[in-house]
Amino acid sequence: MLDAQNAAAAPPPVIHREDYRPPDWLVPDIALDFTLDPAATRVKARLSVTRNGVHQRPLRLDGDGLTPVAVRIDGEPQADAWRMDGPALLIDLPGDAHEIETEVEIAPEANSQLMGLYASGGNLCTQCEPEGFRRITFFPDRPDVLSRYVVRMEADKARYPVLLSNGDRTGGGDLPGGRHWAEWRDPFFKPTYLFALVAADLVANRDSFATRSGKQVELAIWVKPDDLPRTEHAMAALKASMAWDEKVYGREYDLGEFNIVAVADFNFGAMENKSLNIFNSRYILADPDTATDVDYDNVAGVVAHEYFHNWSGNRVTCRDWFQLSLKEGFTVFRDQSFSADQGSAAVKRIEDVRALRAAQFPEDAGPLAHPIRPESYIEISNFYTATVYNKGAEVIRMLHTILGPEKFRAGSDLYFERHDGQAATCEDFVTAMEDASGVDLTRFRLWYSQAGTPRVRATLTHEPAGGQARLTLEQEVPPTPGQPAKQPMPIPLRVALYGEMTGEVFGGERLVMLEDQHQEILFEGIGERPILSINRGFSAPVTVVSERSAADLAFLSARDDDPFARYEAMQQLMVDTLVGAVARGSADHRPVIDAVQDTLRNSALDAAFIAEAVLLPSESFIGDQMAKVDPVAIHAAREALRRDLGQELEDEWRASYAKTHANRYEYTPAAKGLRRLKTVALGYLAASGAEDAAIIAHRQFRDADNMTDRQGALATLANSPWPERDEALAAFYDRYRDNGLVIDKWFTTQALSTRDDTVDAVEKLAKHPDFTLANPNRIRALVGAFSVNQKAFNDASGRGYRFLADMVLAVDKLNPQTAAKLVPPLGRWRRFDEGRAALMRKELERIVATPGLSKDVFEQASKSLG
Ligand code: 0A1
Ligand code: ZN
Repeated sequence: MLDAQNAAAAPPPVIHREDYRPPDWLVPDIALDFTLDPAATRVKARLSVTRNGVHQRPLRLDGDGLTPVAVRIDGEPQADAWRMDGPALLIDLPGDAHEIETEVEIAPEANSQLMGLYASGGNLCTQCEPEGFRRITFFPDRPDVLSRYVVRMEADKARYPVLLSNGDRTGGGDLPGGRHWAEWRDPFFKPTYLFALVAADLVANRDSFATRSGKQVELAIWVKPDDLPRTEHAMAALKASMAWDEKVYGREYDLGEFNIVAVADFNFGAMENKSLNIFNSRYILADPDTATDVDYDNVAGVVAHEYFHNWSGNRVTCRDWFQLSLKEGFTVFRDQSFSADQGSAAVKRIEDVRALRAAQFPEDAGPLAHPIRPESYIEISNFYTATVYNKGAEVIRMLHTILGPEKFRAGSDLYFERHDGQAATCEDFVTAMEDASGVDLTRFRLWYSQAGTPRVRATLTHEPAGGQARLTLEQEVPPTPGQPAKQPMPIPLRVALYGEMTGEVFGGERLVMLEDQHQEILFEGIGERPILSINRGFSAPVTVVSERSAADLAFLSARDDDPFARYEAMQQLMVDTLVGAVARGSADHRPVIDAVQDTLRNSALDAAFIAEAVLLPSESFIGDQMAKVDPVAIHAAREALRRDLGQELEDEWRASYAKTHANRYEYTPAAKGLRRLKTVALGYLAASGAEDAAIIAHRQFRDADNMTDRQGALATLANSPWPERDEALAAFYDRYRDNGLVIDKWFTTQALSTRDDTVDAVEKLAKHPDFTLANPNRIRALVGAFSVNQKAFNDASGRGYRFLADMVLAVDKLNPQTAAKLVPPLGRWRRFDEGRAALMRKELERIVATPGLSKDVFEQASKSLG
């Protein structure tokens, strides 16, 4: 069934970017005919193929697990004009244009990989990116073969009353035997990965949108009947996205219909199939009782992301999968900008940088590091990474910063105009930006080819006599797999100097372009000692090392007018304190306590920002700052600081709690901020050891009128030794036992617990009747969450590692894509002491030695050992 791989077999082939060749044959038109049935679906395909260039090579049609039932060439049945080459079908063709027909049978209900046509919750749906189409029919399954699709499908009407595909519905009707049919035509040329089909028993939330040129678009979000009331937020986000893309990028929707279908079983977040987006239901469904504010934000962000792909991905697609960041980096940048415009831009930026540091920085520093445009892969599904997506978005953001908004928009317009209907490359994008702006981006292209997070050392000196300040910048790009030596990168750094006494910025903010390995920048007219504010707004995805004193960081955390820089100064102060505490066994907590107190008392700040600013960096992030991670010492140091903050500022936490407590549920940025601060304050009260903390937490849990408050309280309880803990977990389970997405939270909250018995609890939860390997959300909720719990996962016994490896192997038998995504935490072994490193390696070796491993897991595990 899978591309079997084991230690004894030959290693799977490596695909290289430099080997790209245009397709031998094009397929301008395809007609598909589905006779749908969960156990046995017939797929007939008629392809019009044309020779591309002068050559004698056969037509190669990719397949994966398909057996041809019939093959016809120009209408004639053929028995020996074709041959199989492994899973692919080869046909020698005499002329330059032919019509090829194939017929296959597939079994959607047996498809546990969730790639191709599969069953979820009794309905049928497809997932074709990146290479799922070849599991449905024989075809040159690569993104640079663009076709016009006509899709006819028939199915049992009672079981599957809704039949959807891409484009417009052009026909349909009843058939004998309780069956019905529908025909869909998509006028736009598209690659296979954007094909979609749904046969389902679902209901729709319907709405419409008038584009700025006056076209009416019918919108529908398809869900199970019980979920219908949970679709309002997604619909509002869809309409807001459509308006935003017109306003900010001048991009209008191009068809009369836009459908979204939510399914419970999905390997990723969602999929931008042309006019028929298919979503993991966690990124569609939201109501106050079941979704947190973070869930609401994620729903809006993912709906926007998939919608924006209609231009950045669909109208202009990728030539080959090495160009993935062309659509993903740009689209993430677009969805981040959209979300920033909907609420607090400052808080959004803080969240995005936090996510980048949590997921992408460790990837860039480990054995799986790769440039945003990778050079090679074994399995492309492994490259839907934080690097391609999130660092990719940072690279686009840097272009926006360097060019400025007008020139960036001109570049985007030129890119869409030049490449509409084409399969393009990252190079095409940069060239369009260059041509439209007149800015030379030759060296900027290094961001596409070099992996690794640059480190920038910044030193500021002051000569009071001459009124000069000298900023010395030194950059270093660390070696990564296959890239031992690096060139200096062009790094845009937004910089400001603050006067220590006056608190004024000297001459406003400057955009410093660090181009060389070493660079000095002179500032004139600096009459008093300056304090350095650098990488403001996180203008470049780099690590800045600067020896700024605790006093200077406290100054910036109270005074910097760039909210990100202000947050960053507080984080740096906290990190310095905690790293010091781990190294020396203790640290002076006073500067952090004073800075947090200042922030809490500052009435000019909004609650959402305060909540972000006073939060301690995660244990993993602290570990990332150290030569070797000591998970036990980090946990102890962080808890000690939390306790002191809790005790010393108990009055402030109580005041913050009281201020936010009475807030009745509303989904507005202000109300969200109050809820966030409320739970942060509760966490500090719990850490303080205050006698009534358990009562307050339990009351918040019990009386909550929304999931944000309820889950926030549950997380505090889950970390605690209090008797209320088990009662709350049981009550939560009972209340939501029928809602899978909320039960996911129940698993996650326990997997993230900081208690000493978390490994036991997680092993036990894996045997819970609600735990299943068939649902990727459930796997991620328990296993994925556990593997980022630094303390529990890195238990010195190695039990956490063994548990994860067992899960990887069990999931791999069903769903290699989801299994492979669980592997990376084991690849962090170099960051730990010898004992833990050996235990992690042992598990990776066990995985690699397992017979029948998928190439997905083989690639991740073997590279992680490297
Ligand atoms: N293009 C989608 C991500 C995606 C990738 C692969 C999938 O297959 C399992 C599904 C979705 C996006 O960026 O949203
Ligand atoms: Zn995407």
